[in-house]
Amino acid sequence: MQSKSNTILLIYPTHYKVTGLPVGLASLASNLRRGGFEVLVFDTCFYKDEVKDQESTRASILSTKKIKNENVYWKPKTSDLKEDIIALINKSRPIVVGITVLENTFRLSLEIINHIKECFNDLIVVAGGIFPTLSPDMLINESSIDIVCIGEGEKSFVNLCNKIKNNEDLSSVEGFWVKKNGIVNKNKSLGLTDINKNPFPDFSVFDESLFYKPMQGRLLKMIFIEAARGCALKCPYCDNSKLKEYYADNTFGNYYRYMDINRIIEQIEYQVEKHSPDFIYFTSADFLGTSDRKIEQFVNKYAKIKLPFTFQTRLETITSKRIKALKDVGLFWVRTGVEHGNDAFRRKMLDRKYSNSYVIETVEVLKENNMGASMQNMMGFPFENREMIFDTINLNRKMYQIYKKLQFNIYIFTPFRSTALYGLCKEENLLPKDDSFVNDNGPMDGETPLAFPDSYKKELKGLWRTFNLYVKLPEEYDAQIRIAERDDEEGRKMFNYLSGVMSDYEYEIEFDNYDNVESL
Ligand code: B12
Ligand code: SF4
Repeated sequence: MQSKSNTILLIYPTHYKVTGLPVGLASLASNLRRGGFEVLVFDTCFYKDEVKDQESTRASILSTKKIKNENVYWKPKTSDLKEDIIALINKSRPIVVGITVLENTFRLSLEIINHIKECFNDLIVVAGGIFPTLSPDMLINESSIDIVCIGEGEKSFVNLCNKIKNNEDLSSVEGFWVKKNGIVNKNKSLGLTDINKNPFPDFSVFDESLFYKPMQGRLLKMIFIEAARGCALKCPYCDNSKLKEYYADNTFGNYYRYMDINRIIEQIEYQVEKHSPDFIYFTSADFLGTSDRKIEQFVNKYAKIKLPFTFQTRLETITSKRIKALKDVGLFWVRTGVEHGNDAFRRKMLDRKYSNSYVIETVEVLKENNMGASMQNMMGFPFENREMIFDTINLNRKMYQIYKKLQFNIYIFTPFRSTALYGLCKEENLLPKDDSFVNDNGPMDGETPLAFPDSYKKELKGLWRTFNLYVKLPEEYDAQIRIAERDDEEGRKMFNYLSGVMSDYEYEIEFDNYDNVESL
């Protein structure tokens, strides 16, 4: 039997300037390398595409500051994406191309692999990730995809690559749907990875520029650390809930797993030694979703790391005791979801059970501890109206009146295909019944994909654009902000004027306590 090359090419498709290190691909890379393979990564992050980059969009709606040091660390490409990928394949001759696909990068992924298949028809293409796991039918029906990875791929992908290398039959490899001569073999998933035994993600396969992410207007060199996979809740608008269901239904147990604290610390020490980051970014969706005892253990052990960090967590998990202890060892910024400002709507539609008064109490906790935070909100739901959007504006406004060290993120709701709210949107004729909708652009550009009347779509976009003006300026400006909602000459002029006024009401985030951080 003839032995083939040893190289696996992984593709990380991401829209322009969406940086950050994907733990999933990095974890595949470390497992593949341990299995004796060479790993190359091609990322698309600095090729300009038709989607406006999200940091400029956020800055243009006054959600974040413009990045000051962008040109130092981010290097936009001048070459052609398709030519570059073909040149790389010609040079490295991989035995397989593995691409990670999210719903919002599905079209971009197809563009790349369609082109690869046009040039290298025999090269095997494997698609994996959240989107292929939850919508495998859709992916396997694409002519340029040969194999779809179902679920977590650490064990299964190494196994598959070994079989490819040895020219073995692939049709019954566990963890994959395999297409051959138009017939699809639907093998079962291999289940969940033991995150306490998995080798640490290998980030050295990624370009240095992907390590740099913005934090309060500055790019910092960040390292991405996994503390947990999944989340305890099952919100009807989130793919985490679907993944949880998927693994439970297939008797693999609980998708939500929190890593041992010792393992988290070892992981950080390993990555810090290797990459010398300025900042730690925890990737878990709900960092504080564990016991006080575990958080205390984390605090005690993290103290020696001495690097600032940030995490995403559910609002319900934030307590003063936790924030105080974490701040003492470097917690710099918290990110959390408020989601909506109407109690009844939030409970019924989003299945989130806390009240507005609880949100306010949490803001008091952040203030007590002088802890900065991003508060994430959504608008543009079915059965919502202008008045209810104003409930969200008013709740955020109240938060800002209490405490200024907050950032307010606003997203237009766009349903992911596997979620319960996607089904509801279809039922309500707000999305095509034939399932042709793909949540491609992410909730970043203020456009709703739902079939609302055009006038309401326009109104939504105006409210999205002026959300931060409403939140941060005193109510006496409301009439002027209403003018700024309009996307015409007078509206835009008013928007620019009010943006200037707003800066007088803003809090300047300080980085003084972090002298040890080089790029600050
Ligand atoms: C950390 C995180 C990020 C990080 C890192 C992103 C990344 N690609 O890993 C950052 C901050 C950069 C990010 C950005 C975004 N994110 Co995000 N993110 C997450 C989060 C919270 C954890 C991801 C993670 O680390 N999982 C753990 C790893 C180990 O799992 P994994 O990535 O799925 O990989 C495993 C398997 O899927 C499989 N696999 C993956 N790829 C491949 C490829 C092959 C060939 C094979 C064989 C197997 C395989 O094996 C891996 C190892 O087991 C998830 C929630 C979640 N549950 O996933 C949301 C999530 C993935 N993000 C989401 C979104 C929408 C975004 C953004 C669009 C947000 C935005 N507007 O900026 C961007 C898009 C990024 C991009 N590529 O364009 C959505 C995606 C929904 C969907 N159906 O597509 C999720 C699911 C959250 C949600 N709302 O439901 N995100
Ligand atoms: S709490 Fe957040 S991560 Fe967890 S299911 Fe809900 S939206 Fe998803």
